[in-house]
Amino acid sequence: PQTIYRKDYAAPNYLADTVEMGFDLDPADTRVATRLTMTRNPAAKGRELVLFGEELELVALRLNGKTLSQDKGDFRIAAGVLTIPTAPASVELEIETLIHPDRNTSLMGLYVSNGNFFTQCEAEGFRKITYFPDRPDVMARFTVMLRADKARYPVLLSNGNLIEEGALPDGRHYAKWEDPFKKPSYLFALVAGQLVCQEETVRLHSGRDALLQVWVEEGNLDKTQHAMDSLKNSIDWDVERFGLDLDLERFMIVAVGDFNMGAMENKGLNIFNTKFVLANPRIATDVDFANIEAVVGHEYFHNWTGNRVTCRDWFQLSLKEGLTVFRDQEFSADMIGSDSGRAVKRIDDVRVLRQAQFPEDAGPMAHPVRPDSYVEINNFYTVTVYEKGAEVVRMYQTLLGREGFRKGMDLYFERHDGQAVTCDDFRAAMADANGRDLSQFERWYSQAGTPLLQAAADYDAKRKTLTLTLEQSCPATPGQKKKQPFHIPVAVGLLDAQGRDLALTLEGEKKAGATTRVLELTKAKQSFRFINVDQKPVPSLLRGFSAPVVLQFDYSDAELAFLMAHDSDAFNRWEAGQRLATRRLLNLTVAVQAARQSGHVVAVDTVLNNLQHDGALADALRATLQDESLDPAFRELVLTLPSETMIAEQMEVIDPHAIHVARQFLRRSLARELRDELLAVYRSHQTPGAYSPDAASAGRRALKNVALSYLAELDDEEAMALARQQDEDANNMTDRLAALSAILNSAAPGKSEALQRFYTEFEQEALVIDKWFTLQATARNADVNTVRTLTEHPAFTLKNPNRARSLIFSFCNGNPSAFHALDGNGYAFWAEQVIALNGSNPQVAARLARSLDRWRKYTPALQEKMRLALQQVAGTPKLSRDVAEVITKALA
Ligand code: B3K
Ligand code: ZN
Repeated sequence: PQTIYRKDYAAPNYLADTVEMGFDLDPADTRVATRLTMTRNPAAKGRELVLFGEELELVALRLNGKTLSQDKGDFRIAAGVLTIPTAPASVELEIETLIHPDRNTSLMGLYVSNGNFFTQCEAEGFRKITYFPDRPDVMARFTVMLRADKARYPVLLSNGNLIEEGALPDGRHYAKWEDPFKKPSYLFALVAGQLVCQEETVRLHSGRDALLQVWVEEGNLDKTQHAMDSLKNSIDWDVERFGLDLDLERFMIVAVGDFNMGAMENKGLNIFNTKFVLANPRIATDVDFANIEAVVGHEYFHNWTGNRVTCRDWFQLSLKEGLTVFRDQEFSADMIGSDSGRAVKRIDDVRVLRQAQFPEDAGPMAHPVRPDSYVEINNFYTVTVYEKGAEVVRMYQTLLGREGFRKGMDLYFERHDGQAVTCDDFRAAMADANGRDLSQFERWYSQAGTPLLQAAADYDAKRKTLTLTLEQSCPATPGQKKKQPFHIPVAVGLLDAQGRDLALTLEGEKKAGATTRVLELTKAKQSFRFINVDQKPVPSLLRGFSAPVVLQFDYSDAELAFLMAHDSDAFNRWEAGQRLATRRLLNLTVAVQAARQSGHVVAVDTVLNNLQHDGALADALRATLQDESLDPAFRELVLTLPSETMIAEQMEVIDPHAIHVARQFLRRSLARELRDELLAVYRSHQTPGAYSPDAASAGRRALKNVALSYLAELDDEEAMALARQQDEDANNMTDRLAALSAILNSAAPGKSEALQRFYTEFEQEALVIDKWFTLQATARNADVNTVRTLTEHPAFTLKNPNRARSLIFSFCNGNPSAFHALDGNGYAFWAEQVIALNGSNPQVAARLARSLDRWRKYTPALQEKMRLALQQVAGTPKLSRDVAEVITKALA
């Protein structure tokens, strides 16, 4: 397969003006007629008219009224590209294609889900509908006519405004839609079928009215309120924070059960995975409610950051995705409101970054936020482009301040509304609006890899100065050996012996400034001297995680416990606890390995028990657990130990089994030591009364349920009785799932009965059955055979991406010690599933293919088995471009 390079970008030879489309919808054979007006682009070098198309039957092609013939050489089609070698400066193209939605299992282009029609066009799905200049820098005004059988497809939706609808002969009907804004083809959408909606008219900030609709399948209207509320909140927030109002008369959200990712921001017609729309207390957890708010916000915010201003080419994807993730993170934080709530949200986001993006940045698929090349663009909708991209945007705000950032945003829209632009254009707007030179900041876009920030503090008691030396480096990544220094904002504070923040004065300053200062590290090594420091302070570094780096500083255990107790920066309080726990976990892992090597498998527990036991971690956790002044949601985060994946990333050579044993051991010993306090917290954090997903109630449930999960480690009757009681009494899915999980992960009997009861109760709720599969795939006693057996379950199908993810992905990515079983059976299973998915849905297959990304980090025995599995997939005939790219890079 061919590699596409960023440096090869060339402006399109022709620009589009208007597009009129007519669809005769039929699942087996849908006819698509397109009339496209285009003019030659004076800025372009080439003269050929280029259209893209995949899996299309071309019925007719006319240029300015004249039928073109391939035989006569009027045009040629090769490798998905239709080229008309000579065309006048101004053209009207008419294209007729025939497509087969019911055979489309890739879920790109036009497809059928549960009998209804849906589209997904980003990044390059529109070319599966018609031949088209399907690239984001070609924008046009779309008018769309939909025709279909009225009984079977009563609802006909597309982008923009409904301008006409009516009856047709033979029981058919039509609807005509017009999108007043020009847009790239990737934002096109249509939906047709049997759907119902919750709707509401709202008065916009501009004084205009807009109709908001949430469309779902019949029977789901009791699950749309939260999405609707989230949409209204998003509209208000964007006006409030960025002065951006809804620009349409109508804004629609449609939920679909078969969807490759989370949701899609098609202009005025967002299409969502049901997982990010449907919610009520019975079926959705607190996390689901929060995710729905975030994703509804995200897609809505794209209307400005992505749609009004879009990407010039797909290498610029983070221009819209990094920025829009940053915006949805800020939205969610503002919706919680409180300072501690903001910190909790920040910690959650950083956890995702470290758990998923740091490994990506250290593995074979590492790429810059703005990649330089790709084989299949769908493989680059990554945590790097999204989450690291959001961190890059956040750093502008940290460097420029909120107001400065807003000025930059205003200038960005002033300059680029209606355009397709680059990450450089965004950076220029930020720099120019603030009169700052941000040229070095460009390296965050061009260099891959997670920078390492080493800090050292030197206190001079005589001069009363504290010198902080910061040194940065960045590991090599594929294609990038040497890295240049980044422009890194490092937020720091200094704590006195009582744990109070010092007012900070940098050398050369006249008076003391704020207690948190943002230092700007631009060189490989730089020192910053604070003066008037009366006593040796404890530094609090990288407050709020001010940059996406790994920070090393030689803290003692006592200093970490001190920061945990006193740091005014909540993020760093949490961080100190994680550092302390990581230290313990790494030591325990080494101890497990040593014990195993001595040959006495049974001895492992004894060895661990005999390990010099220090209570520092338990004491610090006890203090947090009992500190009623702390937000319960925050306490829950502190109590949650770093995941097995997080620990793995800290090791030179990953030993998943040792990590698992070590972590379980630490959880059990903490549970034993903190049993009384955990019980007390469990009892005092019930949420009686009607369920509400608000952050405060969700935080109480989270704390209570983490306490339950620790208690379940003890396998004592009292703890298990609590779990069983909660399983019986729960009036919401959060508590229900927590109870079931506690039962499943304990040694207690009655597991299969509890699972069966749950299944029977929720058999009709696909999203809950997904949870049921996930619970079993990630259960402690699960192995590959458990999962294999579940693939035979009548409710299991690989064809539905949510279901595939709920079982297969959850096992391969969420149950490391079982997946990496020594016999290699986990890998064999993985290869089978990747190969099966490759045939039906390459995009989903390629995601699963990435589970073995980090194979070179494992013990030699595991490495060898992983290599064989990778090679097996590599040798599969008809490998999709998507999977081939991932596997080739992994093996390279
Ligand atoms: N922009 C879409 C993602 C499309 C993915 C295509 N493989 C959803 C989002 O980021 O909002
Ligand atoms: Zn997005």
